[in-house]
Amino acid sequence: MAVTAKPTLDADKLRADFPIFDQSFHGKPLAFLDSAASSQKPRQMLEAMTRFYETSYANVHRGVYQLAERATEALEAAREKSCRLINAPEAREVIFTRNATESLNLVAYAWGLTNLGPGDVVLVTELEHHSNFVPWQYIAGRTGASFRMLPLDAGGELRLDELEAVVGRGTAKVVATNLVSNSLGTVNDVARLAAWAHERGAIMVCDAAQAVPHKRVDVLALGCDFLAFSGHKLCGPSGIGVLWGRAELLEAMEPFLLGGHMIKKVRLEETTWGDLPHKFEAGTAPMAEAVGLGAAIDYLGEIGFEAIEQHEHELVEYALGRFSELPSVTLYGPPADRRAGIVSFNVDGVHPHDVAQILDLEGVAIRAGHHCCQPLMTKLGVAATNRASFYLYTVPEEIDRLVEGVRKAKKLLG
Ligand code: C6P
Repeated sequence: MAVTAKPTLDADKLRADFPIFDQSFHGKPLAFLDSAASSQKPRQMLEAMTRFYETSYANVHRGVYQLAERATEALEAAREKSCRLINAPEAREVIFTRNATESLNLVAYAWGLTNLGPGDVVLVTELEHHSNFVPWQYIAGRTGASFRMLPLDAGGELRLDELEAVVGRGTAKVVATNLVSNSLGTVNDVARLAAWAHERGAIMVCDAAQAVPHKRVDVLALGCDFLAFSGHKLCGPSGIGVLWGRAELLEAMEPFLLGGHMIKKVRLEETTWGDLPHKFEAGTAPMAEAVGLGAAIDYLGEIGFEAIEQHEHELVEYALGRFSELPSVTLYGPPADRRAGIVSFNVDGVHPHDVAQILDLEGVAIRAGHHCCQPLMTKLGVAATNRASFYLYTVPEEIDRLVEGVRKAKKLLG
């Protein structure tokens, strides 16, 4: 029987690509365990952006001169890379936005305002980030549709067995879920939800902000209709996000933002919209940001998404094991085999912000708060948690420092 080796990466070596690690904080090397909020940046990506500004910068899709054509080619090359990254059928289905939040708002407004009404059900989950919750709640309210939430079980996983009961006699029109939860790391069965949604004639909207940076994501295999992510969480710059949507849906939709570039003809009587993707890209594009995103995709692609996922899996297994040594720590979320590289926890008797502050003094950066998931916090019965999140540059010694810092916080404040 052939034995296939697990893909691997050398995090210690990769760290040399990230200038941020050249500094210390409070006299200690930086243990950056907050990549779910935003990732650090490799030199290769930063250099690609600088090179673009120095050699190829002009406004895109407007000038006929050589420099403007070069800039346009660079932007469109980044679109092609984003398209291949998620196995999208066509590059014109890839819309550049500011971030995942804007991508999700685009769908909620531009699809929802026209297609939702009384009797329809918009179904989100108890695990959603506010960016895939609040826009749907708002648009449901505006259109008279009913807004409902698929509950979680005690382990932080979606109760798929409750789908029928939650929708009841309403007509499911939208199912919106994340692929990976930013708070608990839960990996959701989006393919199953998409199949369920399509059987009922609903669209499937996938928030992949915490998935695309960490694992191979394939929109066709997921069977979703829309998928959103941000550049800044995948080693790219801030200020750029992606929305992928099926061409026939995007074509039938009204625009979201109006103005320059997104039009075909403007007359006093009427304005007509440009073709995809331009219809949804009003104003000057995030050009250098797109180039940075493209370079980040190349960088991660060379390391390999399978290797990144495997590395984070090993880290999360290690972290859950180490935390189980601490009786004063409550861990949230599913077991390691069904979660990404995210660990949410609380320390008995110590406020999450105090834990995070003690850890900061140790050079360990984590996030404390509700993680833009207040419905989930309500479910967990807490106002906030601590969250450590990992990436390709995370090493096990940083998890050791995290655990030691938590011990110290408990001793000082617990
Ligand atoms: N989560 C976190 O610390 P933006 O801010 O638009 O790039 O991404 C929004 C977003 C949407 N969905 C999920 C699942 C997310 O995790 C995020 C961003 C950060 O968890 C900031 S709140």
